[in-house]
Amino acid sequence: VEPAPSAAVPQAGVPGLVLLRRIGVVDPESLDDYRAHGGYAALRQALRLGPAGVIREVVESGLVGRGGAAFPTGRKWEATARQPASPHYLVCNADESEPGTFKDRVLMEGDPFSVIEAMTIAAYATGAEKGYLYIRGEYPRALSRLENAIARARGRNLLGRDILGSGFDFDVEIRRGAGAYICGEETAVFNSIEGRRGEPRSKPPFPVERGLFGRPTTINNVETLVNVLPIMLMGGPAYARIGTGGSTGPKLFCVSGTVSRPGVYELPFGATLRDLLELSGGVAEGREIRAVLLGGAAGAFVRGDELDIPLTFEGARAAGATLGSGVVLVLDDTVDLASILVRIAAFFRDESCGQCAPCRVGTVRQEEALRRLAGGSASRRTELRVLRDVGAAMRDASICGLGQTAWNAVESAIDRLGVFAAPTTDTTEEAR
Ligand code: L3W
Ligand code: SF4
Repeated sequence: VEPAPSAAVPQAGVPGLVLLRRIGVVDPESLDDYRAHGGYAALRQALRLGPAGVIREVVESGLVGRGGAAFPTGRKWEATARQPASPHYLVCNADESEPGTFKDRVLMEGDPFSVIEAMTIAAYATGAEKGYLYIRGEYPRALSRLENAIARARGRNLLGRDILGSGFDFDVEIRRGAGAYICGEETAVFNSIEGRRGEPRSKPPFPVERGLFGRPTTINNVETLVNVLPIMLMGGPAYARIGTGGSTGPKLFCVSGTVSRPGVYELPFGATLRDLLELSGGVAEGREIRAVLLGGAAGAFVRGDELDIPLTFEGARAAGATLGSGVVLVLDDTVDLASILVRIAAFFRDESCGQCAPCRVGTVRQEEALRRLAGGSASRRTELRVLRDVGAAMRDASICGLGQTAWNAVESAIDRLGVFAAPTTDTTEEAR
C-alpha cells in the first residue's frame, strides 16, 4: 500500500514553503484546483519573457541540478538552446532510484501539474517540441496522476499545438523504467527510451549536444524543473537571495532511518544538519546519533558530532561529504554499521550494468571483502587494502557515476566512523 503523499510530508500545509506549498493542499487530479492555487501563472510569465528571457532568469537564479551532480541549470539550457541541429528534446528524469530518495515521488504524486508546467517552460526555453518523462516503474500512483495531468493539460491547450495562442507546440510522452537503478543515469535513460539496453554512454559528447536519438537534449531531474516555477514567478535575482551565495533556493531533503518523523522536508540551503534533524524529531529518547549518511549510497557518512555541517553544496564538500540528491539517512547507536555497508555494497553489485570491468568486478570484490570483515573471519589489514585498491580502481576507471561512487560510503565509514578499526587492546601485527 502506497502512503498518501501527505503522510510522507510532515510539513504539509505549513506556510512559507516554496516547493511543497501545494502538497497536501491541492487536489492532485484537478487542473482547476491547480490553477486556483497559482498553477500555470509561471508558464504565462515564461511566454511573456520569451525563451531567452526565461534562460536569463534561470541563469540569474543560480539554480543547479537537484539530481545529485549540481550542474548549473541555466548553462545547460543555454547550451541546448544554441545547438543548430534539430529537433531538440526535453527529458524529465523521474527514475528516482537512489536508496533513501523519495522527494520526486512526493512532487509527482502530490503536485503533478507542476511537473508538467515546468517541463513546458523548459521546452519553450530550450527549443524542444517533444518531451519525455522517464518514470521509475515502481511509482504507479505518480504515473497515473501524471497521465491524468497530461490529458487535462492537453484538453485546455496547455500542451499540444499553439499553447495558449503563443505559437509554441509541445507535448509530453511518459516512459516507464523496469526496475534498474542504472536507467536513471542520464545517457542510460536515452538508451532505454530508444528501446536499447539501459547502459550509460561515454561522455562527452554531453546530452546538450548529442542526447536522445542523437539530438540536442536537455535532461533535468523532477525537483530541478519544479524550481523553475518560483523562478518565473519571483524572478531569478529574488530566488537567488534564498539560501547561500554558493547554493541558492530551497531544497528538499529525504530524511529516513531512526528518526521519529521521517519524510520529505523543505529548507532553504544553509540550514544545518542539526536544524533538519530537530525538524524531523531526532532519534529516540536515550539514543545517540552514531552516523548520518548524506547523499545516499553514492554519498558519505558523517559522525553524530558533525551536525553543524551547513546543508549547502559547498558546506558538504568542505566537510568531505556531498548532498547528492538530498538523502539524509540517520543511524542511531543501535544500528550495526558493518551490515549497512554490506547492504550498500550488495546494492551496487546488483545494480552495476556490467559494461565496464572496474565496476563489474570491483563491486563484487568490494562486497566479498566487506562480508569477510563483517563476519570477523578475515585479516583486517589485507581486506582493508583490498577495499582501498578496488575502490581506487572503481573511482578512477569506471565509465559512469555508479562505479565512480560505489566506494564513497564504505570509504567514509572506514575513515570517519572507524568501522573495522582495530580494537585498541589488539596490538597484533594482523590488527595493525
Ligand atoms: C554540458 C558540460 N552539460 C556536465 C551535465 C551532464 C549532467 C549534469 C551533471 O550524475 C550524480 C552523482 C550522484 N556541458 C557538462 C554538462 N554536464 N558537464 O551536467 O553531470 P555529471 O556527469 O557530473 O553527473 P551525472 O552522471 O549526471 C551523477 C548522483 O548523480 N547519483 C544518483 C542519482 C540518483 C538520483 C535520484 O534517485 N533522484 O538522482 C548517482 O550517481 O550523486 O553526483 O546532466 O550532462 N560540459
Ligand atoms: Fe555500468 Fe558500472 Fe560501468 Fe556504469 S560504471 S557503465 S554501471 S559497469
